[in-house]
Amino acid sequence: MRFYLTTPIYYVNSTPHIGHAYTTAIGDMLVRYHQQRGEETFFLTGVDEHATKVWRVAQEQGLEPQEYADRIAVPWREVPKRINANIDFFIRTSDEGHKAFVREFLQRIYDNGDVYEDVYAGLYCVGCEAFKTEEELTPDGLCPDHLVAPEWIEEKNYFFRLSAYQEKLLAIYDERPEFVRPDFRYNEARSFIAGGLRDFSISRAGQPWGIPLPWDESQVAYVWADALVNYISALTYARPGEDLRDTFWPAAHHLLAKDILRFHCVYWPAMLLSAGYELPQDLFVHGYLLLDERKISKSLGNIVEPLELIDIYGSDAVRYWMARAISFGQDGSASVDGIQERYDNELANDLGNLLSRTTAMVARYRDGATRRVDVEPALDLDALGADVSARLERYDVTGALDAIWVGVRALNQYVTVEAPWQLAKDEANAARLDAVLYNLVDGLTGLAVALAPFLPDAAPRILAAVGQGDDLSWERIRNGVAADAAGIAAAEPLFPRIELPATAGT
Ligand code: ME8
Repeated sequence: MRFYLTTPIYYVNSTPHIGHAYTTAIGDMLVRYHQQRGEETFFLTGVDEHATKVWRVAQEQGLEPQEYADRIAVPWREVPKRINANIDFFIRTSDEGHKAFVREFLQRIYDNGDVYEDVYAGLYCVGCEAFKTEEELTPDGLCPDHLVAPEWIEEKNYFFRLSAYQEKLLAIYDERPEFVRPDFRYNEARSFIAGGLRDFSISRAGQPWGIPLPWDESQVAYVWADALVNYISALTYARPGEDLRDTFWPAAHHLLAKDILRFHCVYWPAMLLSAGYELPQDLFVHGYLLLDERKISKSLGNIVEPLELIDIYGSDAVRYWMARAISFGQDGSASVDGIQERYDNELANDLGNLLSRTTAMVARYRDGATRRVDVEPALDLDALGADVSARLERYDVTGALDAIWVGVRALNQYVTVEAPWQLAKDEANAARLDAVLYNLVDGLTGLAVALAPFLPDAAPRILAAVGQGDDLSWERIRNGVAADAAGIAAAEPLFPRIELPATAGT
């Protein structure tokens, strides 16, 4: 079993923001889950450099585009680290390996007879890096996403015969109802194809920044014809001396947001068919995480850059908030105030206190030891593991975390109902107390394994605190998995109180 996950490669015309970290963080949750299932995984992210807008920013700053890209790549490379995303490779489209592969890939399309020369005259939105038809614009003639007037471009370009792939794409969509998820995005992509496809230009004559076409070096590849190819090119040089295409193509799963649906769900599959490659397994198109800027300044006065939330709350808390604050797949508006509430109420209180109480009671009443006993469990972990897994298989990241949290709350409820501190008062209840403490350790073990994709920092700490080693294999989410343990001590707070920066709350 193999699982290859990609994020979009982000434009480097400015610095990263929390929306980019969002896709990367959720991608990491999925990859970690598949690793816990024992699958061979590969996780790719990176940056898209050959855009007209990147070239223009470099010009404004008086830098050569490559020099500009080298400088700005530094903060972009930090994004996966900051959000604790365990990537396998960070691609830059200016990598020599990528450039060589794109030329080879486009040559295959050319050799297949799918490229022709024509004059293009039309409106181009540099923000989207895409041509626009009049119907796609607002009544004032602006790009609806960027609210700027597109530019008139007229140049001789090479065109890709996308129209020739309409029937083939429709047949694939009909055969593979899960090719694009969620369903409403599948329908959106399918109706776009069914509505008729226009050939698109795959080259640029008016700009020198890009990958020269192999059959005509006076033109560079259109940024999308260059960028999409990263999903395969990376596999050819990410590990020197290895060609990972054999292992990970077509085991690919592409994550992206709705802004770039057409490029991924229509253009890319057609380009792959033309170049003779198999199509990826599936594409998941998520919504936008929108932040209420006013709320940013309300409670966290000096946080101007939401990515700084990671410095304050830690990567686990930000990941948790991202997965839970809006339903993955849908658009949603989240407030950064919400992160403080979730940190206090859910991470520190629900989960952190559960661990503190459990370990403190085991230390106090049983000298740090628990023994496996065969009793009615506090939680049905087998069912929980199956439910969370089924949800993650269909990218329901929010539903998976919600289901785990129902378990966390149920275990807290179990403590309240069983009241171990009462049981401890009477030696006659010793067996019951043993059973309750075992159930708590066992429940925390299963929950920690299930939480590991979301809280990769805290989950192993939970396992260690309840004396259950460091094995995060998914099959450990089952009742009776906890082994006899000794030396359990009252755990340090899992999510300590956060001291907000001095100006916060003003
Ligand atoms: O489109 N909420 O790059 P890009 C959720 N280079 N996701 C968000 C987001 C938000 N508010 N803001 C950004 C490009 N994203 C091309 C891609 S791929 C071959 C080339 C994420 O920098 C989301 O994944 O505009 C979205 O699709 C992507 O960033 C767009 O990044």
